Amino acid sequence: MAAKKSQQFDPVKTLAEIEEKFEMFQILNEEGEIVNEEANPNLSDEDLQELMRRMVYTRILDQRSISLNRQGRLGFYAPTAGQEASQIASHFALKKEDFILPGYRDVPQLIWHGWPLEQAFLFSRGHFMGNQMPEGLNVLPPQIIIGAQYIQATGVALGMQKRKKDAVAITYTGEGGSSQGDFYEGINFAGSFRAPAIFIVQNNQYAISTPREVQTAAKTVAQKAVAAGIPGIFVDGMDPLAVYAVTRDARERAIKGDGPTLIETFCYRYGPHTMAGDDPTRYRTSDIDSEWEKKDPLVRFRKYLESKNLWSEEKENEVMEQAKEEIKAAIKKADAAPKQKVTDLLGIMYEEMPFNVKEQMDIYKAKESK
Ligand SMILES: Cc1ncc(C[n+]2csc(CCOP(=O)(O)OP(=O)(O)O)c2C)c(N)n1
Repeated sequence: MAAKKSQQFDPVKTLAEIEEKFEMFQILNEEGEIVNEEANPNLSDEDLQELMRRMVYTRILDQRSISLNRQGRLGFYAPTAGQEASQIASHFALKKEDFILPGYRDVPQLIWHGWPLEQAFLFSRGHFMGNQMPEGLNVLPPQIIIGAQYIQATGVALGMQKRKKDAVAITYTGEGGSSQGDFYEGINFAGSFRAPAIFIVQNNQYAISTPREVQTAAKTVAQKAVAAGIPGIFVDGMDPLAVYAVTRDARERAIKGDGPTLIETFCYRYGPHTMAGDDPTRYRTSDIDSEWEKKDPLVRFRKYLESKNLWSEEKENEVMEQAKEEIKAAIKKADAAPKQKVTDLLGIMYEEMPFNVKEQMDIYKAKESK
């Protein structure tokens, strides 16, 4: 019997059909109204207030970090304003036992996981004490190599799986990072072994000056999950409730043994790429900035909480004052850290010092004692 003639496969149509499915997921619109009641995570009043508190605090931390950098009191700094929902609401869905593998812009998630502020400031200054994480804090220092943390996250997640821990590894990169080989290797390997990992791509529209449109031909970064055989979600990254809900669900799936998830948070960075001389006015207009400011996560969440009588100007001022006080105290503590020596750096690198490092150690010890 002759084989039934199959319908011809249309790859162009198939791609269009797949891309169409990745619609943006939203719960809270720009006006602060719930537009997807079914998906509302129904956080308690206390949780809603705490999420707002953390976002307001983080905006202040960003403003203070920028001015401390300008005063020469901080070193490396990558601004975070505009990305609060993406960063803080995804972190809000985590538990202490979860492990964070951050990129250089992800200082806020580490702070809310328990990284002391003064250590974040020391990290910014390139001081080794910044990277010495407190015992029991499940984080790595921010990664500078784009995408490298994706492979490491898979490794950490596999370790958790083997130890039968009820915890996940979560990692963050930008849409630029999703063009790196490490990104594909990480999500693919995690998918094959159903590793309990959450991969977040914060699509803030620019990789330094390279716009999203020239980063990839893919309509969304989220759809890249299809090739790895894992769920991918395209979420409004300026909507704290949506980001929280998808991260919470991804965590639940991972813990149940259903493997990793890729989440693309569609957002914007208001500031420059880093404080090392980037000038955003050379690659985007103030009109684009204003369009995104209308979507601001703090503005829409404030409106939502005010409509529920859960927030006020007074409350917000209190949080801002507290943030400023704590930042002031932390920078003072960072200033009091002993000056870094070469022997400090060499001494913390290995459990057992190799002979060549030992030789250098002796040379620097002699120099430093003069
Ligand atoms: C492997 C590697 N290549 C290049 C760089 C230089 N670099 C630093 S940041 C950056 C852009 C990254 O953009 P994106 O991933 O979108 O993250 P964003 O900075 O927007 O958060 C590049 C190319 C690097 N740090 N590492």
